[in-house]
Amino acid sequence: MYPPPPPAPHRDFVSVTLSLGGSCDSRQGWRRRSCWRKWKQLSRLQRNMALFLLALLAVCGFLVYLNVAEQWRALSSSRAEERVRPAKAPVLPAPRKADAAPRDFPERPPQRPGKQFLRGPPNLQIRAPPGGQRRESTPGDALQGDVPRTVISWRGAVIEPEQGTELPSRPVEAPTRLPEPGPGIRNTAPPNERQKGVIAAFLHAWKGYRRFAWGHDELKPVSKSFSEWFGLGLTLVDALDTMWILGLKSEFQEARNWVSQKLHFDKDVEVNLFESTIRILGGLLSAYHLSGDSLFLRKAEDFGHRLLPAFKTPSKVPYSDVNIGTGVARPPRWTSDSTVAEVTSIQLEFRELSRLTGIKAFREAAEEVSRHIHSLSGKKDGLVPMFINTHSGLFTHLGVFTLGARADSYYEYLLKQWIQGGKKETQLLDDYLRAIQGVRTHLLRRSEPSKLTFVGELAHGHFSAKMDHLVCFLPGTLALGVHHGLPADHMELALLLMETCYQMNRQMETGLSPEIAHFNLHPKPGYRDVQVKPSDRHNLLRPETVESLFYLYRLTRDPKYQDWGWEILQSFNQHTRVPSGGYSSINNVQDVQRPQPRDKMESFFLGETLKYLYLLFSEDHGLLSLDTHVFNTEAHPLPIWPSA
Ligand code: DMJ
Repeated sequence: MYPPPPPAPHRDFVSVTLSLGGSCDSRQGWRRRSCWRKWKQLSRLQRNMALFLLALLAVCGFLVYLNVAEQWRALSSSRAEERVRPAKAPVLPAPRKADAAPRDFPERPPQRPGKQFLRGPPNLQIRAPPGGQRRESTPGDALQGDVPRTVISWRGAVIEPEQGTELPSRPVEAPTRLPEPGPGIRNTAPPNERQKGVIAAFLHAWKGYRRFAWGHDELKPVSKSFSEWFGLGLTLVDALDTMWILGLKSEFQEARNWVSQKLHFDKDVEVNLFESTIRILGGLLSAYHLSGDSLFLRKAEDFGHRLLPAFKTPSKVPYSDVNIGTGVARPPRWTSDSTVAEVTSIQLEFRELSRLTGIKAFREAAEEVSRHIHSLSGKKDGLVPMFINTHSGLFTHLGVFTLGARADSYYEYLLKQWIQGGKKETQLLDDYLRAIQGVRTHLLRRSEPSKLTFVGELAHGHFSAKMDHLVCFLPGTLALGVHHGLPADHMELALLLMETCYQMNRQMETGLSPEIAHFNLHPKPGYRDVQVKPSDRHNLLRPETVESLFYLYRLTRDPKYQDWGWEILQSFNQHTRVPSGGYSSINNVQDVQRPQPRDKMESFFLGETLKYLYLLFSEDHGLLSLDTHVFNTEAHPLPIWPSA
């Protein structure tokens, strides 16, 4: 007789061995049986832990994949072929009457705000603390000047203004002189019904900004909060001239007081040279011209000095980012390249600042870049690549050509600088004309079934039927060129492209364009001209379509352009308006039930989109006449220089 087996010893530890080779190696069958036997020998706790670890690994892997995929999309401009989703019928209902009531977002939107897609390095985006509505500072505070002055660095840390920020040295060459401001705008007829609709939209947007984001960069209308990009009151500065043009005097005055008392540039913050030039420098210069208030010019001059260190590179092609407190400039973290559109779309502003202040350095720095790029090889019939290296001064990523992101305003500023300077700088005109011919030769196609003319992209000889909404600046720019004496066939192209841009809006269920459209090149049953990939179906409240509608109406007086603009304004009201104040960019222009607000109102919605709509509906073609003004790429009007 043997004694009964002893009870299994109690284990007071857990051991999990995950072996990927070793004992379970060579022969398949044996390995499977052996692994299974080992698994059965584990206690329940051990098995649960092993399963838990595997599940954790899977979740981590999935999250890493999502992150990498998103970054790749942002960096590569979504060039990889994805499955496209055709725009579906029915498209928009018939245009509504002028008095149709806007339909708000519900007070509490049924879905969570969509994921934020950040511009630039993620830590540039400073967020309001959690907790919804935030009492940070209000217009009243600004007027009373009773809030202790703290500043926020781009890293999000609150710092004292005195803290070690050596100011960029100020050149001593010319004392600031304050010339007479430009012609401004005449007092015109009271706003018509559609212009009143724009004013109502502006006031609604401003209400949200004033209540929840006053003095901060951007309103987050759904969460009733704000986000910081540069910490310089971006929306407020971008909107100054719009308020002046719309006749919103008390709002303008309140904002002007904030600029006077709260807008200080002696801060340890990094700004993007291009974005801050077109929005802040452009906004201040325009506010100065319209109001004649020298405060804005003084601020512009101070800001301009703080941007100049960006140009101190081996090639004189500026870095993308500059710290306006320390004067330290640098390229983006991931490259030493700058974007071609960015380095070539700051000239209108720097040239004007130079003219107003008498300080040559502003103009010289900006024009040096223009001259350099004019003589650079790597173009294709006037079309430029998207990147340029700040050390070598050479184009990089050769062979890729687009009129969209990263190249767009290069073309716009060729024409507009030529106009600004009195049409004397023929080098700019030559480059512009050559580029438009390059567009015709390489990038123009017609879609099926409606034969819409669109501007695609070229990558190493391969044509892609992809057009960013950003490209919709082009019909307006072409028309502007014709107004200033360029060939009539540019207007023919402008009219065709304008129709296409309108259809990019109209063929979407919300009536709002996606960020990127793909055009159908081959007749296919059931396919529309405009197709949208899931990753491209957001709308950021961008201005380009209504910008071009403004030019086309001014120069043709065809009322259909006003009607199209009115439709778009109503679509913004129906699908992006947040009841408590503000408008939000949305994630899905193809879903009227769930447009998915992104909880962000971009500053250009007030600086550009609503301004161009207001001007589009004006019958006074002397209001900011195209013979006396040129709009920068952020819609800030600057004077055409009086001829010498
Ligand atoms: C604006 O900042 C400017 O219009 C720029 O040229 C392009 N991007 C936005 C608007 O879409």
